Amino acid sequence: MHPLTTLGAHQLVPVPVSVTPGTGAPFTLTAATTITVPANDSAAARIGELLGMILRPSVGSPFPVVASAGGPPNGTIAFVLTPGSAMGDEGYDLTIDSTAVRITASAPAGLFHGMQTLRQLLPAGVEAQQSAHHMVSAWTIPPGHIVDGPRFAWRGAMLDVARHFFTVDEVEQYIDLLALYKLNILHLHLADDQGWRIQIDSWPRLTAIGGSTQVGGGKGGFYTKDEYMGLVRYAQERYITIVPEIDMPAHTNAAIASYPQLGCSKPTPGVFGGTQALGTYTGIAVGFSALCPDSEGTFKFVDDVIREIGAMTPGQYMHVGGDEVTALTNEQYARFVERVQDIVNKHGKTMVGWEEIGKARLLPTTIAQQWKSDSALLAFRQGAKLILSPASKVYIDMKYTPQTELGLDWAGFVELRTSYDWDPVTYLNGVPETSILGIEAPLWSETIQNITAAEYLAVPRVPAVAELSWTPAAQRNWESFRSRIAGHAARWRLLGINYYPSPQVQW
Ligand code: TNX
Repeated sequence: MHPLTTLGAHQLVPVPVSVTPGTGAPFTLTAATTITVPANDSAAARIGELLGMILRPSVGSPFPVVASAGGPPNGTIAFVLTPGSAMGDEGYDLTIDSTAVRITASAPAGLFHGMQTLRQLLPAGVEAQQSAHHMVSAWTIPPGHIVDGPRFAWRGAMLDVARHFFTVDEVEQYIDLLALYKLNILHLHLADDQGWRIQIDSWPRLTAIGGSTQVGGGKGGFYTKDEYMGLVRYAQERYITIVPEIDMPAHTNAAIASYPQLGCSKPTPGVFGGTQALGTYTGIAVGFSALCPDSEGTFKFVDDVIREIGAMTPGQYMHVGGDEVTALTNEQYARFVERVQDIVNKHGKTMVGWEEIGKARLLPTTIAQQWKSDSALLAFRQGAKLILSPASKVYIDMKYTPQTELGLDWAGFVELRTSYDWDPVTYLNGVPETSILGIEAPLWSETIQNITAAEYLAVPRVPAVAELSWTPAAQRNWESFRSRIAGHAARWRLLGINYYPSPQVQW
């Protein structure tokens, strides 16, 4: 693990907007290096501390975080805030010379992303949990200048904690992975036929019954309100917004098993005569369940759930699913979505739904998530912005190849290059870049039971989607990506992140 000799040889993912190698001596981390942060800014101080926590165990120096009054003194890694500059909230400027490393941004989010870039410029051994001196010849960073900022505002990943439950600790590990690659949205699929995963005080059986199992019949689980709010905070400190999803009107068997009056389902698949239609479900069929759209009780339920989750969620978005409804007529479906949209709005949130919501009358602020392409255009024509999650490209629950043990294959096999090598703007005919909020990689968990399995499907496809959503099209290139991502395997091993060693990369 030799240090970089020139900034031009970096292996940054996502690749920055501009990288200009400098001349002169590199910056060297020493026992005396300090991290400076602007005085009286707790967010910047926390970012400095996060960097300290990465550097201290592997480099073995104290890296104190100190408030700086003026310009950065020699020998420091300086975080500098210049509010109102043209970089936007997430952009940053990173300069390295022999005397100092300076990360400048107009907001803390930019400082955080700049810190992730700095981390990737250091030898992979920086990720070790103990002294890495035997692996690293010198802790140096070559001189130069990086100017960077994101292409899309929504750079997302989705984790399905409903089909199989993931613990708080596992979700935090997933958040750490997203943060390393500058993603800023974690969409949590919190309820589906097989499980309800979030405490709702006004409807306690949702977790007592609906949370009690999962695909395959395991014990399931749910997040208490404290645990959920802890996850929100953990994500927030990493500049990631949690987008909670309660899928409705279909994918609701867990809710209906808890409160049978909510239901208008078809018989549960695989259960003879439908006699267990009111019971919990541990198979993986989709589309059979539905909340009753003609009962006022249903909307009281929806209102309570959205109110309670909304109150715990500082982010602006509330995802209400809306996909794969076969138990209702189109007319019933549209009326349901329109009422739910009113409820979400009343609670001060912006509604997000899977593309099928385009069949209803949408407010221009509503956001539709494309996944199979037939109805996203209906939403676009009503003024909705789109999140692109085309299953054949970024459904990272798809197998990589026919030999992949985990995952599904209904949308095809999705090798690394397939996830990377496409352009969001030409993907949907007639939809301009300004209508594309961003990209999201969903990870459905029918076949995955823990974070190790999740990582195998997510890595390296999540880094590929991260570059797709961060870097301008002109700077992206498959050959360059495949050579840069190869260097990340050493980091993943030190971080304990499982990954798929795609044969498309020379690891
Ligand atoms: C389709 S994508 C679904 C999910 C499944 C997924 C499996 C979407 C909106 N619905 O319910 O888990 O396929 O790939």
